[in-house]
Amino acid sequence: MILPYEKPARGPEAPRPDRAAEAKLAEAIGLAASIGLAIVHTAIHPLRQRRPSTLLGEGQVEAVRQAVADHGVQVAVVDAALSPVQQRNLEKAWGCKVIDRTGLILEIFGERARTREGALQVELAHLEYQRTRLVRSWTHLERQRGGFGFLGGPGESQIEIDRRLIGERIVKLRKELEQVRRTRGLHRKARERVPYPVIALVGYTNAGKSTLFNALTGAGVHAEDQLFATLDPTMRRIRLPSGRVAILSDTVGFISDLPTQLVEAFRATLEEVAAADIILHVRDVAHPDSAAQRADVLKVLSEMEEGGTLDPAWRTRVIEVLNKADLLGGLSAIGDAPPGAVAISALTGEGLDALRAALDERLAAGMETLDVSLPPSDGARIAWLYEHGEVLGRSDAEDAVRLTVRLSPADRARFEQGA
Ligand SMILES: Nc1nc2c(ncn2[C@@H]2O[C@H](COP(=O)(O)OP(=O)(O)O)[C@@H](O)[C@H]2O)c(=O)[nH]1
Ligand SMILES: [Mg+2]
Repeated sequence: MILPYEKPARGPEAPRPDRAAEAKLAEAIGLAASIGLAIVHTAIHPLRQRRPSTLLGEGQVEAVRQAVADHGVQVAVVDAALSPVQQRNLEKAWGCKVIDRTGLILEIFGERARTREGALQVELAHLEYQRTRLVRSWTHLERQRGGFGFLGGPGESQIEIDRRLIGERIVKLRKELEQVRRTRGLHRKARERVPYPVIALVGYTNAGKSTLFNALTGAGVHAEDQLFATLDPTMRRIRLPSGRVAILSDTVGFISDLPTQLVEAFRATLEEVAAADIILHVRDVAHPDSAAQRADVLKVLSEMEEGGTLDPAWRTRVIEVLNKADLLGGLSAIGDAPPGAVAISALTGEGLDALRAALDERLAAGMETLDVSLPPSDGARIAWLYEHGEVLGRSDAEDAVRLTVRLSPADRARFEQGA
């Protein structure tokens, strides 16, 4: 894991990388770990200038080569944007696969996209990225394979064929995406598989989402959970103190300085939040950018509301979790959490009981009782209510079926939108 670091221009050069660089490195390590890479070496390399051939300076390239050899490294992650040339030169110099920041994030999104729209959006971003990677190797490949032309048009080189195929695939994906967007909301497959309230964890990478996920679910994993665990390791059943069962869902973390071409893909991976009954916003209160991170998360959720993916009531479903309280001296040291927030340490377990109680309370209070009248011919919507809600009463008349149903706010919104 290599972090080329450009010092913000200010003051005399400090001899050591500052705290911002350390925080960036910690994030990059968190990202790499989230796709199962075992990290054996990390280094921060201050950039004096960006060399077009390798980004890093000669001495830095050599230092990394040495580390790669010492540890038998298979993949080097460079936490910066590399041009295709730089990427290839570094692979040659180091003798291992090299991926840059965008490549790493695409891997993560690829693993985590859960909805059809998310998967399409990620594939699209991936192809756009690949297409730029093809450009530079053109002359090389053309010399090698050009002129045969039995795969493409006459005289079409391999690289042109590849670019054409990628271009065609991109066009096809865009069409498919549009189609999926049009029918969005009619079928939220991920949600319909789980007949329990969903609690979605959102927040920045390294805020402690996965640690909290494990702390809340780890203790009492039941045999039935194995099914969920193998199908999708980021969704698991939890039982709250009242006995109520809910599904806890870990989402892709927010990433600082997200490359712009990945913004759409990231949003798409967040779509499952729309189906959540509770949005658990996990914050690292000890992080130097904690307040800005909070604002970022809320801004993206607001934008999802503007885009029609989140219903306007989402704010009432947020519980803010002030995590890593231990780093600030524990719960007693940080005092009362503001309304709607719970201070915890996912690591030490402090505050978790209060959080469980808050979840229970919110789910109970959130249930809404609805009187619905539907034509008897509307079997699909009647069945939907039975599946998603708790039917408390029913009377069948000739022209109408009247149901009294208890629904979560999210399901109620879905029902009213025509689910
Ligand atoms: N001190 C402290 N560290 C924590 C706490 N929760 C998580 N961490 C650490 O923060 C890092 C990132 O945690 P992780 O759960 O992977 O974050 P995620 O990216 O949001 O899933 C890990 O090294 C955790 O051990 C906490 O409450 N206190
Ligand atoms: Mg995580």
